[in-house]
Amino acid sequence: MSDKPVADDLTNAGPGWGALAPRARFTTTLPSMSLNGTWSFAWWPSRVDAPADVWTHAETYSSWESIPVPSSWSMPIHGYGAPNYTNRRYPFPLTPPFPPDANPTADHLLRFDVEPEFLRGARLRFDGIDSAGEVWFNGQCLGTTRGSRLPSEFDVSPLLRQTDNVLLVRVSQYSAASYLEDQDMWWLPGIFRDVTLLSTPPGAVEDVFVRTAFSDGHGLISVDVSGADGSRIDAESTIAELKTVNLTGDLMDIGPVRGWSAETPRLYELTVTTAHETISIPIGFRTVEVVDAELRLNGRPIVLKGVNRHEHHPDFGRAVPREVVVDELKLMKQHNINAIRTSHYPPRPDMLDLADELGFYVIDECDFETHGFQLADWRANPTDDPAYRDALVDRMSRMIERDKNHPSIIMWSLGNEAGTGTNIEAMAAAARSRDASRLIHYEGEWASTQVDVYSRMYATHQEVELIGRFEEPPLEEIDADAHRRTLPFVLCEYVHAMGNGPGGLTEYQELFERYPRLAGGFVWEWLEHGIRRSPDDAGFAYGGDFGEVVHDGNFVIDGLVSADRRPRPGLLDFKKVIEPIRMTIDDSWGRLSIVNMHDFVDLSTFDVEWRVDTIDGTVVRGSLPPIECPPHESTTIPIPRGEEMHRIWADSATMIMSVVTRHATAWCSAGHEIAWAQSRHPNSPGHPTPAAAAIIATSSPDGKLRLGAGEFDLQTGELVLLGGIPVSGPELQLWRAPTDNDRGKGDRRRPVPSDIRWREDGLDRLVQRRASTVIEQDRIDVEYMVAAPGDDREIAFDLSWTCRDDGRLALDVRVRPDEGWTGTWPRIGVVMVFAHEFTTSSWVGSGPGPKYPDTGQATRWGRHTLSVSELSTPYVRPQENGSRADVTAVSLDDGRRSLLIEGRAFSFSARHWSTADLTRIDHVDLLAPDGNTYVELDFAQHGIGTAACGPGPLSAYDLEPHAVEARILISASDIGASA
Ligand code: IPT
Repeated sequence: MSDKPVADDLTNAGPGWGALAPRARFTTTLPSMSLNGTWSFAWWPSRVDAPADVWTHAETYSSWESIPVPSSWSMPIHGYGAPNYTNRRYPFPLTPPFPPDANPTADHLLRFDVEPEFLRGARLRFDGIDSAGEVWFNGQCLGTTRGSRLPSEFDVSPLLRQTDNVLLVRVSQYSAASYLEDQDMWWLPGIFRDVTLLSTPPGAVEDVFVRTAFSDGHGLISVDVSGADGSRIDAESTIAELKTVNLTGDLMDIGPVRGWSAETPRLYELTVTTAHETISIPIGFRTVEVVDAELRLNGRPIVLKGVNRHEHHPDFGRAVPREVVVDELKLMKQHNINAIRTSHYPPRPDMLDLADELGFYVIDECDFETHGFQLADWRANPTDDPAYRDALVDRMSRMIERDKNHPSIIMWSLGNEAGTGTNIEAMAAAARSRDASRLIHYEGEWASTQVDVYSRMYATHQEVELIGRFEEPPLEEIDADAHRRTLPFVLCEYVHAMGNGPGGLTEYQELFERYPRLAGGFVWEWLEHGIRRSPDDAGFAYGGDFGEVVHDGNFVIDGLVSADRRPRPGLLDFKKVIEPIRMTIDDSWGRLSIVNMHDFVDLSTFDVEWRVDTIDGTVVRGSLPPIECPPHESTTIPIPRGEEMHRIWADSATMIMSVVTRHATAWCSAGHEIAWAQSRHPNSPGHPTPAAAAIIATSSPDGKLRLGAGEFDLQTGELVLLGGIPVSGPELQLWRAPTDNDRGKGDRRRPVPSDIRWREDGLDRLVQRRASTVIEQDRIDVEYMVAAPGDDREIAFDLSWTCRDDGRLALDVRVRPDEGWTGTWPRIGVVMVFAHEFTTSSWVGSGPGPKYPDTGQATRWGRHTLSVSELSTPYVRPQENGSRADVTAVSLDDGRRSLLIEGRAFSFSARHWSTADLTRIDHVDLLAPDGNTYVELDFAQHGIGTAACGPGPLSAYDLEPHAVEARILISASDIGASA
């Protein structure tokens, strides 16, 4: 340690200096003291503005401002500078190791007193400083921190006094180390994780490394305790007294234990007792290995149903409150998620305690990404630059040392998107030599020479299938190819959950379940990184909203949950797709087939409940007797035909079987549903085809023509009123407000993004020409020709209106594109615009959530009711959303009047803004009701896919231009009158 002020050299590519050797984080009876709280704070937009003499500046602290620690200072809630978002491209020139001059810098200062017990020896621990910290304590510089998402500990023993200690941390946003931290996220400087003072008297335990394994029902353990003075060291677990410590690698059999898995997160307590302290560490017994190119845990093949998890909060940035983390991990478990990749840095340390307890398989990823160098063909990539080697190996070691005792971690990941280079090899070697019990992961090197799993991102279904069959194209290097063929395969990122989607989940999951080599994947990503500009912000900011010159827009808004952790429809779909129990109800509702896809638990702790919805809306419920079915096995059981079931059978519409938890767990209450199946009654009536029209149109004195609930213009034959409400349309609508996936990259099959092709075809600006109107006694026929300006391809669009004898207005729609139309269309449907705000919708069809051809797995068929506003999914950047599918009847009402639209399996959406607004407006909070209700009825929709990053819709979900004929029935009623 230096005793003179030393300026931090931000151009030094090495690791920080002055910190103590990295070690595990554990609970001890020695005291500790949180230094979180309100600190004095001084901020400058660039480092050169900060006073050079740090310690002299410290004396002026009483005139500074204040900030909470932990915090991300540039978040609007704190207001120092502003957040900036980039994906790959660095926000500063690619000139390593130089940070830019415009380098926001802040001094954080805390004065504190301590209890005398700390005076026998103490350390300061910083769990995370983004990105470069210079630590000063009682007049001396203790060192620097690098590796934003990694801890640094400093010895303060010689300097600590009982009262009036002064801790000052100068933090700069950028340094040479920033070149290693080019993750796709906001750049958010600050002391964003806990700061703690730990009592470490002489003889205190330095570190504990617990290795465990599981074999034939037995637990194996070794405990390596370092740093204690050795006078008395006992290690004991809740299973056995561990007579020997410092076993260093030699695993000792301690007899029968229960293994740890994500499904059975059984933890035991290990205690290490010395003359000075008792340390307790939760331990789990599990062995991770690769056998026959399969990923196995405790001897059984497992499938990772994972998400990529970033740490972000819409108000606090990277300083996420603990309760938010607890709730989000529970939310993951409640949605059948069993794995987390800590993209792309080690998580806050307590997240791993929760992962051990709740049960997640974790890929712990190093704080390392240099993706922006790809834009320069990887020239000067730090991954291959010896100047960065020590820093990178240091990062890897610090992650492993901190996290090595967590049973949840099954793989160490070297980082993300950092290309290839010798430093990758050095990191892998460091990991292997310290901990051979976990697998090594890195996606950036497709040849997989340094790793134990073949990992890729966004590979297409076809490619994944080839890999599943070991039929992937060989590598040129024979040895490397042979090695890679021994490895299991994971998609460390797939199905980019950005906006509406992701499509294609089901088909990926089918592959994972079909081919043993495929060990599953991790959805990109769990969470959207939206930022609230103020506490009452109704929307979320994304890249560019803070005036950034270089940014990547809304690419940071891509999650299964919103930034405030509200599930998007994709999360519900994912839950259904990865459900750990698959059930099928046979057509006569006599038998239930069950496949237990769990790897470790049988079905004895679950209940199976059934519910039958009858046509008249009655619900009848019951439950089945307990089911025996071991993991990976299947069974078929009779569905008892009780009296009740006999009684309702004929009137039944659907049956749903649900598997629910019998008991509350750490993450759910009793009765929580984990899997379900639905069957529609074989006799459930289809929709009646309207009989021939029987009612004669009557012309009124006001020049309108009445047919059922409709009034038509006498000249044009066009609908003007429906149920007394002014309406325009139906108009042909082929356009949809492009989803993030429509605007995506395109794919190999169709290299141009869908929305660009659709715009080139003019689908966003079709015009119609009324070609003919024929008004007869009992029908109105109007023919239109629809085309885009400047385009000679036409679509014939015919409407025929008749009226049934029950008073329902019948509309026959015919759409006939001419042969010039190729490619795909977003949808084929009609839109009607009512000059009226309907408030409620109630429908029979799939719901309650939206459904597109390749999404909506979570929906169930039946009767659903939602307010019109609830039909919209508030995606941060507005886009097509909220379409309800398989609908046979939908009613819209405002409490007084109601419109009923019936048909055969159409989709509908209803909104208070137009598709044009949905297309044009770029932030959801700017969408405003305009007094109308826009009702869209679709007879076909194009798939959603996941081309925002990855493949577009599978060809089965392409909507190619084709002719459509559809019939809908419309009736209006006055609810007020009938009530
Ligand atoms: C991939 C990144 O690893 C991830 O951080 C994120 O940026 C994601 O893309 C897109 O949201 S990299 C990409 C080249 C596939």
